Amino acid sequence: MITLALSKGRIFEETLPLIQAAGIEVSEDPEKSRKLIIGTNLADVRVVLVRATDVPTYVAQGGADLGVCGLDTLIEHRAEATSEDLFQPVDLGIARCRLSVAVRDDFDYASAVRRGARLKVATKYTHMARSFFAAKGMHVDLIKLYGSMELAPLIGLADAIVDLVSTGNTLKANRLVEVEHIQDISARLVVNPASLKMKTDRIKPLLDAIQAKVRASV
Ligand code: PRT
Ligand code: MG
Repeated sequence: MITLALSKGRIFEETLPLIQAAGIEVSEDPEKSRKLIIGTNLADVRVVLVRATDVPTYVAQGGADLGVCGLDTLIEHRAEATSEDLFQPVDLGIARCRLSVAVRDDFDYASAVRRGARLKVATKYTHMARSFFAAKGMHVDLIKLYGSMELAPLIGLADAIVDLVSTGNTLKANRLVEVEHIQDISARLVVNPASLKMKTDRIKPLLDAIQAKVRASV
């Protein structure tokens, strides 16, 4: 059995065409069913639905052989992992976005940086945020949040946020502006190293088909 871990929403939707290219059709729409394990047209391939942030853990622990998650999730996972527990063979080029610093449109970020002000920064991405500000030589107090980061500067919980941005509409709707581009993000296919070794005959063709489809789409 080959188990693929996906999260509902954009990762699931954007991964579908890639696995279809490898001959895999899922037998259910996760938005319509409450099932957490979904079969496919192939008797020995199944999909498990997990929280986006749990994908690396499922794959690293062998709960799934493969998984798809954002580079953001992967970097934060690695920062907490005790060993290199995931093989990352393919940049899928999907679920693209960027990690940015944003502030209220009436906050003078440039001058705060110049003055060496100590900023309060709310984020779900504490490891990436810490390394970014450390590299800039800035002192920040990080406030860990699990969602709706955009709210924090609006109610005075933080001076800035570090969050993912794609269209920029969420920032705009909340009168926030991007002041730093930290890094580009896309989804990655991750593989359990032991699975790759023991199920090479099954997994390798899958990886090749997905990689070929990704190359064809760029
Ligand atoms: O939602 P949940 O808490 O379960 O987990 P999650 O938010 O990690 O999952 P999900 O499905 O929302 O995101 C999965 C992955 O998609 C992320 O890890 C990213 O790698 C990638 N991705 C791509 C994004 C976005 N684009 C994105 N725009 N993840 C989140 N967003 C959010 C962003 O945090 C902000 O709140 O969308 C909002 C901004 O979008 P725009 O279009 O208004 O700029
Ligand atoms: Mg989300």
